[in-house]
Amino acid sequence: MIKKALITGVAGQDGRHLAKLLDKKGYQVFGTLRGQLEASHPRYQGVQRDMPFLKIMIADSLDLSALTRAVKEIKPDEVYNLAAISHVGYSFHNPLLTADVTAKGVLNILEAIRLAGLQDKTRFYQASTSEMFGGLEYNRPDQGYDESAAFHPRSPYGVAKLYGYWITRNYRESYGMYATNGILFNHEGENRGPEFVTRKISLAVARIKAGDQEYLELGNLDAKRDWGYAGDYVEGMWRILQQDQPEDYVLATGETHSVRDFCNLAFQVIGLTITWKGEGEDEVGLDQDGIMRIKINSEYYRPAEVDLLLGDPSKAEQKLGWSRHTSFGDLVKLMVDKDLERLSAS
Ligand code: F7E
Repeated sequence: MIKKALITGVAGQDGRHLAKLLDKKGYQVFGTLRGQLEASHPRYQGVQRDMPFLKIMIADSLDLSALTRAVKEIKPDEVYNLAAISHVGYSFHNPLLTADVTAKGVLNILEAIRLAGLQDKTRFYQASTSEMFGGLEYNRPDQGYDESAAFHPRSPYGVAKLYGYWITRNYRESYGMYATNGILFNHEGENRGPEFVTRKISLAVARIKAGDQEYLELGNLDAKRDWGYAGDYVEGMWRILQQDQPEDYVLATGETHSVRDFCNLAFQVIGLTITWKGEGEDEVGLDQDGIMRIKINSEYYRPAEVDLLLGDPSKAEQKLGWSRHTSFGDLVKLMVDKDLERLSAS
């Protein structure tokens, strides 16, 4: 029997990586898009071109009836709930929408599985996040956050994701569902949206190289993240659903780097060496010819920040046999190289 998987939010970075992985593993892959999309719509066609094997379903995470119809029709063996408002900065400006989509959307898909009578068959993966951890003073960041670390979300996004995490556990405990959380630390790559800092940097570096842009504006350069490659992480998501018992897992690299480190490496790819001058909002990054390449724009500061994220993936390494393959340096290089290639092709 061919296994069937449903991915909500299939058009996002992780959705695309995961759909391709599951297709390779022999699954029949279904994915949801939202909006008034017909097969002739450019967005629909773009997704279909990228993933010709994919069966597209139109269903918004806010619409329980549409989700229930989709689940009833497909009868999936596995559901990966990746649909969410996922930008932390955006969530401060749109906290109610974030709560509806990122928190209640999880309940909707879980309920859709139950309403379809599939709670004993369908395995469920919730895209939980390191943004549920937070303030340095509340945790043990030096050793890395593991599955038992205390939560302290610092954004409407993190708070909404915490609801998703707990409702998933609750459905596991209440109804015996195979419902699990992957607590993923930052994972990036060539498909990352340009509103996230890594892609913002890689795109700007490519444009600077092409002479289309002179400098880049950023917010907090000192924020540290545990950055891995999204392509490595989707294998972990799949493994989380292949175990005998449903459990929650941290997926991370176990290394942390600052936004400043990311900039240094990204500019090195195009032969520019950055020197940092000044402090706080006046800090700038200059290249070896003294040309300003990075400046601060305080608009990108967040009302509350997660200063440092470092994950401890020991459990996933031991129980799932999962670990990341792509180093931090390789990740930066692959993102810049891809943007250079895209620019030169356009
Ligand atoms: O910010 C700082 C910013 O927006 C990273 C999402 O996938 O990972 C992601 O959330 C850091 C923050 O990602 C700019 O303040 C500086 O400290 O790339 P980001 P994120 O907030 O870590 C987690 C695991 C998720 O679950 C989320 O869905 O970089 N930063 N300057 C900036 N960030 C942005 N976006 N833009 C800047 O100009």
